[in-house]
Amino acid sequence: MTDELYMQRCLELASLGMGNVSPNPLVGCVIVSDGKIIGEGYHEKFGEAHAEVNAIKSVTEKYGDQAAALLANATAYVSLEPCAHFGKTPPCADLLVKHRLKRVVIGNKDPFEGVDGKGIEKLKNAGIEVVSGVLEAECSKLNRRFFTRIRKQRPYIILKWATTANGYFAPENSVQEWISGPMAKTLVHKWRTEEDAILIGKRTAIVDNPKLNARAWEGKNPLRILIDRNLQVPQGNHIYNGLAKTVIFNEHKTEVHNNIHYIQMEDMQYYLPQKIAFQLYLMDIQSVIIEGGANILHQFIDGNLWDEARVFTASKIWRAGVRAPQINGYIADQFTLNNDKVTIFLNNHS
Ligand code: AOF
Ligand code: ZN
Repeated sequence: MTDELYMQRCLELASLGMGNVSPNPLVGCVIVSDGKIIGEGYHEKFGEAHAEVNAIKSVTEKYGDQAAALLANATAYVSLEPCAHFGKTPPCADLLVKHRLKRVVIGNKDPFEGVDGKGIEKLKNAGIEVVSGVLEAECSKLNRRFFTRIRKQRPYIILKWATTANGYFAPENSVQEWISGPMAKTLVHKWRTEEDAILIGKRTAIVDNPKLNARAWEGKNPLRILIDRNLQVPQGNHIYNGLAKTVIFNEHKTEVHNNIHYIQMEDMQYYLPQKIAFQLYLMDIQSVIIEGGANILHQFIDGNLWDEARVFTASKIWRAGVRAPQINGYIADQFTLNNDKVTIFLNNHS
């Protein structure tokens, strides 16, 4: 039970790295001695110190000369298996061995090929007691983007749309019509700060002319991705304003200027979601939120290439329109936001 409590704290710490560590995992670490937390840390930024390094550092800074003796009798809780490889930093497993920790409690094993059990092996070989799988489901959920990218060689894919109470999600004519309330917009901007990329199709770029940034929430803007086979979206539209890095998948050219990265693809009418997903994997994109339109959403749904769908259902009723997509998933969460109902579906496959 106590192990679970400390692991819960690791998860809280880990989540503070959200939006800043991709394509690395979110990792938190707590060091406990004699029933007391003596140090904490998390992976704060991609390319910088791992969680264990920051946690150990917090102990040495706080306890000075006493730190060595305290650590030698302590338990380290880490939400992910300590790494065993020399990456941008030396192996965390070696660090824990060097400080002679007594016990290490782990949430998830790390499937990354440089680690993949080797971290646990190093600790055990040094005589450290290792327990793994504590709050495993919660840890897996927090790092679902990281695990999906490593295991499936594609980003974690989130679909998002809004529908009227009677199932319409866009008018039939080409005008933009707002369905959900103002709070929905704020939440969507928060969501955008949490993902690496945001993706839309040609029609949405033309009809809605969205800015695709996170201006209503503090945090980073995601990479913008537009799918525009024949480059039909006018250059004057917001997506071409160069204010955030933007990728345009098209069939005509590969070139870069003004923060706009054109990437040429062949035969975009075939296996488009699969091709895009693999390209994004190669670009180190760990997660993408797809915000429309109907055509793009349907292609990813038909290809069963999605992990999560976030749907706003407003109370208004329309007499006609384009029908919202149907998905085969289970409801993981549901809440209301002003007059909108928000439903989070998870795909059964994942
Ligand atoms: C840990 N603790 O806090 C993190 C780990 O390029 P590097 O050196 O930053 O290594 C990245 C890999 O290390 C990453 O793919 C994952 O396997 C592991 N991340 N490991 O022990 C941490 N962030
Ligand atoms: Zn590490």
